[in-house]
Amino acid sequence: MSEELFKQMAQAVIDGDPDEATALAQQALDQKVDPLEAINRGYTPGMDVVGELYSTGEYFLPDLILGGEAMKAALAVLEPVLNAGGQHRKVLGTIVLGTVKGDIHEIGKALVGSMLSANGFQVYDLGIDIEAEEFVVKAREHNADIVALSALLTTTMLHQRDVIEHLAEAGLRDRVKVIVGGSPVTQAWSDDIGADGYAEDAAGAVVLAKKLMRV
Ligand code: B1M
Repeated sequence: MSEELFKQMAQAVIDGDPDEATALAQQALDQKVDPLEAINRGYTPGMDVVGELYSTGEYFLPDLILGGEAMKAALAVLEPVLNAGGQHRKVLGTIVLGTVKGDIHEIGKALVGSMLSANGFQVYDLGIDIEAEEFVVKAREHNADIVALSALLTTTMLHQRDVIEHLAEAGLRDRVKVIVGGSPVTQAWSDDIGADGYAEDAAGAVVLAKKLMRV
């Protein structure tokens, strides 16, 4: 039964239909479907189709925007449930998170933040299009253990390196770990820029952050 629901979720994103995406998210919760599975097997594959259709010229920018709005509408229903239970546990570490300069993709970054919060991290989400200097200021202000950098564009992933360089210049690099992610980012890129780790998805970011905090 969930398979059919997942297909409908993907279709709601492909159609750019926030109302349908919201209704299906609520239906998933009513049917006790795991919210993370709904995101990973329903909505995200829909986003991938939107991205492919955009690459091949069948979809245009407004279609990307509508797909994003549909996914955000679904997450607004599912994320509070993902987050439930994360509030009262011992804090495993402090994370300053954001999408790097020049990049306004927020959905994957927000999901990473939700999963980290749900799993016991104190997360300061700076938002999107964040300058390297701002990551440094906030890492210092919050005494961060980890700075987490999302980038969705091949052009903006270069700014992940800038943040690492700025942290080093500020004398923070030896006490702040840096993790990177986003669809164009790879382990090889993470190694190349001297990050402390790369995660492919939000669940992987939790595993990585726990490993770095030795918990
Ligand atoms: Co844009 N976009 N977009 N877009 N967009 C992509 C990324 C693209 C691949 C589409 C395509 O051409 N196939 C392409 C990038 C090409 C490239 O550089 N290789 C692209 C482009 C070209 C653009 C514009 C340049 C289009 C234009 O203006 N001509 C423009 C750039 C704007 C900018 O940032 N300056 C643009 C704009 C937009 C919208 C604003 C319209 C919209 C975003 C809406 C929003 O975020 N509010 C949008 C969307 C929706 C997409 C696609 C379709 C979907 C992205 C998404 O939300 N996916 C995307 C194609 C695709 O990814 N299939 C595309 C769902 C989300 C859950 O996954 O973000 O990958 P994702 O996050 C995952 C993992 O990557 C990982 O975990 C997440 C959850 O599992 N992850 C991390 C992410 N960050 C992490 C950090 C970590 C660890 C893991 O540790 C720190």
